[in-house]
Amino acid sequence: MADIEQMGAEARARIGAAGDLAALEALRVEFLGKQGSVSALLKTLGGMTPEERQAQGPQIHALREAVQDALAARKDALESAALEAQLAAETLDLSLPAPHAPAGSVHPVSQVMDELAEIFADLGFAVATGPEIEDDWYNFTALNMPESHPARAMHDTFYFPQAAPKGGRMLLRTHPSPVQVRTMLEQGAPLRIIAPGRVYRSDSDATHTPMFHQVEGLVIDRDVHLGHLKWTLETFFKAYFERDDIVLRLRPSYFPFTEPSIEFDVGYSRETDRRVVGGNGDDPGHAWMELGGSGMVNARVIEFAGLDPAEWQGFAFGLGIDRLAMLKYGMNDLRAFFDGDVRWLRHYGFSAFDQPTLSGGVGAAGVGARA
Ligand code: 2NL
Repeated sequence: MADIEQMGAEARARIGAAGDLAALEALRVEFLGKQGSVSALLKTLGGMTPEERQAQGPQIHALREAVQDALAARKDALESAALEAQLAAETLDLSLPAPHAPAGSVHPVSQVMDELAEIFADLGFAVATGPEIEDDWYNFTALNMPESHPARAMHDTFYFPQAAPKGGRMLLRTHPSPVQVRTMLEQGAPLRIIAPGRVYRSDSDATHTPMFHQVEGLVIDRDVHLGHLKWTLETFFKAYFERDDIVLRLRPSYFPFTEPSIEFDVGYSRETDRRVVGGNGDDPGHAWMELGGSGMVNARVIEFAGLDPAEWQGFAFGLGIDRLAMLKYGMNDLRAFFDGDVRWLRHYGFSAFDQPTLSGGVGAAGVGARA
């Protein structure tokens, strides 16, 4: 009797003094394990007479329960102490400055593409994308340039040696127009889209790189006319260059995919050493700069795109994005765009926080807030 009580007192004392979970586990094994001292006492019950068992059974069972309770209580205490210690050690000072991290920058071409998307979104245009590896049907035939057309040769096309699945030739797209054709075929009319992205031509010198960037716009609707085209181009350039004195000059031209076709120039002046767009190019100190081409979509192209030209008309335009970026942000060498020189990127790149918005200004990011 007294032995059992003493055993219980001793066990509780040792359990209460266990310093960590490993020590506690060792004690559990010592008392309650297969060879444990309390387990051994429990086994003696089997060899007792009913009277002995009646007298000692409750005490032995009470001992086992007391040891179990003490182990559980100590485990709780040790675990909550460990959590308290962890919480005290892992404080986070939210007022500390952010650590210096090496930061990349947004390439001017990406920034200008974001600006384009923002400006045209406000005019109701969605952004369309498509494959850079095309077949010659989408890149040429559907744009009214059949096999024998001289414009095909003028495009300096990169061809793949493999034939296209449908039999034509595979190539790297020479302009974003195949995206417009695919979108017309997939979505039908009416349609307002811009298609910005990479295009490829086998041409390389100080002003040409084999990969460069263009954006094309396309509007298909009923009763669309040249007035809509002119307004759209003027509204775009005023928003892009952030000045109201942009003067456009429209000149007759030729593209197989538009009829009539129009090239457009913007007036600019030489203020000190910098080209600044704005003003009438015919005025003293001014000149015209060619920026792109446009026109009413050729009825043959509307047909190739699965639409009825008696019902639907449209206008389209194309612009060089790299050229637009150079004009706005003052770079003079196109080749630097594709060198990946981190010093150039640090200088001309943008912070990821400089999101062009119409309310905040599509170009404000570029002047004061470079990365
Ligand atoms: C330029 C001239 C142009 C188009 C692109 C186009 C697309 C379709 C139908 C008709 Cl699907 N036209 N695109 C039209 C006129 C000119 O680009 O100088 N680009 C840099």
